[in-house]
Amino acid sequence: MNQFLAKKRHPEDGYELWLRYAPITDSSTRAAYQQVLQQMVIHATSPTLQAAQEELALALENMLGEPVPFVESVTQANTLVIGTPHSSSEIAALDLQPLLAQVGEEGFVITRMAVQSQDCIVITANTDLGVLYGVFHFLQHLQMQRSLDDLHIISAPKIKLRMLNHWDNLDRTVERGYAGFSLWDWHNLPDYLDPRYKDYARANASIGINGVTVTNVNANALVLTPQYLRKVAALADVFRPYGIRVFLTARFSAPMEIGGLETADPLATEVAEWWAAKVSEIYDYIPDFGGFLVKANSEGQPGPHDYGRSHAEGANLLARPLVAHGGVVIWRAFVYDEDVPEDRAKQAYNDLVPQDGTFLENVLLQVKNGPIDFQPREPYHPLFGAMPKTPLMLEVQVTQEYLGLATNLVYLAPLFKETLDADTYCDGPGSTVARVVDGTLDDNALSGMAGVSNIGTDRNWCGHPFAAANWYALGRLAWDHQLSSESIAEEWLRMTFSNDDHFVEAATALMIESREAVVDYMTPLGLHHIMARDHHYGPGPWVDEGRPDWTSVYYHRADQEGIGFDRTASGSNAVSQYHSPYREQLADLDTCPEELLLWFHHVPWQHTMKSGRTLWDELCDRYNQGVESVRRMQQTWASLAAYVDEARFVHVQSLLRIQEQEACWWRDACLLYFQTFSQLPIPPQYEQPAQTLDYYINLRHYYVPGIRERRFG
Ligand code: BDP
Repeated sequence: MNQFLAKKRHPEDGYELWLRYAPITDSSTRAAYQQVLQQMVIHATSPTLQAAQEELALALENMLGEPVPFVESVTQANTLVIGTPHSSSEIAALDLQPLLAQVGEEGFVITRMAVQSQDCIVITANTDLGVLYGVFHFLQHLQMQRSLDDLHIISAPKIKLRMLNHWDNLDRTVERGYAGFSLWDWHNLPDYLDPRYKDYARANASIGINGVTVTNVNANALVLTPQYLRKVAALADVFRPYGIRVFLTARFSAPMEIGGLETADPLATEVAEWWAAKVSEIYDYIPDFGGFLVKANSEGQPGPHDYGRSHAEGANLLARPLVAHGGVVIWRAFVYDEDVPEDRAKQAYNDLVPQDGTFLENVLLQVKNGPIDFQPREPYHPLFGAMPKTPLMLEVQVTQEYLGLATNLVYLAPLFKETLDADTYCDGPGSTVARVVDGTLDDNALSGMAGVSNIGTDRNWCGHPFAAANWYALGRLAWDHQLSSESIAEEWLRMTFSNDDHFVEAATALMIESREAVVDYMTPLGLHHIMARDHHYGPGPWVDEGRPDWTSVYYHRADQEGIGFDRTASGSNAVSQYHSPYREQLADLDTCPEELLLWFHHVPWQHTMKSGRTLWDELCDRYNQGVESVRRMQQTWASLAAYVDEARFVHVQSLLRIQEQEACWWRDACLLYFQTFSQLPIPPQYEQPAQTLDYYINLRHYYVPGIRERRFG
């Protein structure tokens, strides 16, 4: 091994994510880069520009094997010039206004051009944060070993608020978290700042994430007390140079729990005064505080309904005092009630659509991608396209609560894209969810996309070595929802594992296949919510006790005749919440896309599918295809051993083995259970179940990760 290679300090463990800055071993690429990157000019006049400088220094030394010197001004060709027209007189002297006019507050320009008559590369933006984003993008470009000839990149985010929602509790457990404990060391904050906070901020900034809620939507009011606000402020201080604003989850009953009031009624004067005082107190600690994320009147959380008030009245209560500070309220649309005798899939729409136009201007409504709950596949949420006067944020789940926890390799960009690309037809064809969310369809001033974080204290951050791809995909799609799942996978693979084209091609195919695989082995043909109770680990189509809308039988409705939830006019008529012509397409058994068939229809077991098979045989086929896909993924991975360091290779290989077992478990348990209704054989060409139905029903799993908070009192 030559000295250059020997410089790599420690074995790969995933900690560096996509910011590995691995040495460029291809000598011609390295030489080409060294030729063009001989020195750098950056006047680091702010913490954000200092962060950019620090990142460049770290990355270029690692990638090129020696530091690239920083100099005061451009004296020769092949200088990298970084800054805004304000921070750099050399950039101010260039005629960049036409380009900068296109990139807004956060976008950037990377271009090769003459500076002081010298051939240079310029990274510039209107703001320091734009420069930092440009630097990260440039380093991404280098990590992928792309050419610097004719470099000309102009980029600006399509969505304004690009967010991670942590469901982290103050006791450091993470609701639905599968990668260890919470990163936030509340006990030792604010005095001890774990170095991971900065690395977390770097990773987020590198993909354009600019907002984080640090606490669970099932909120604990304590986080709003001075004791905790001091700790939150310390995190905000670390994140600030990286352009990340902190948001807090607000418990609606906080005025009672920590404020000593008798009520939390949004129309009571003392409640409004309490929130106004609380908001100004928070801004004393955190001057750039982003605002509140609120889960209200959902799954037992307190909210305005407790006082006979509407969601808008609740949201506006918190939003009003935030206006003066530039803060927002993100009000969750995940609302449903077991006491409402209506299909759960319809409830949010029924409650919220009539309130369109009544929310204050600094309120965004955060809508999950589908109308139930982050299932492997759902139709898009009908609220998209139904509330033109309210900015709707898209919420996706990056953590894999319903997708095999952090054990299953499931690449989620195709799932996110499926929602973003869906046509709501609300304003004619082409009214995609993406255009609703980015605000262009209704000319909204605010726009946002959030992902429920999959990050924890695991050394590699997200548990599965491939799970960080989903964090990465969230940021990239929130920045530009036009990117393809393939290109995002490719970028991530090149930076995370290897730049070898053969590796990248095979691993991209594996990642893309993984999403349909999980749908097939868990919930094919539009099945949904048939997982085990509470911890949601593994199959549980037999779950029939307790709150009806938390059972499986509520959703699959299997009987001797057939299976599926009739959501047409003869059933709950949830199809009526979609616009024409999609509504009619869904309502008709013959035109309803098969991947959503059992979501919208109760279908006879003998119904003939497009393949010519009966529904029952098709179900058997899909479950088996899911298992076969995982086996193909295993084979692909096995063929890539030469391209991946041993530790990560073996880790993925082991987890794929577990995934294959779990896929078989889902298939066998679901088919055996549904067979009790269909009374039909599993066709002999398929593997027959390994165990009896009783065996699967009686399996018990203790201490599945993703537990809820321990509360005092
Ligand atoms: C469900 C989770 C639950 C969350 C809830 C939510 O099971 O833990 O609190 O979503 O989004 O999927 O509020």
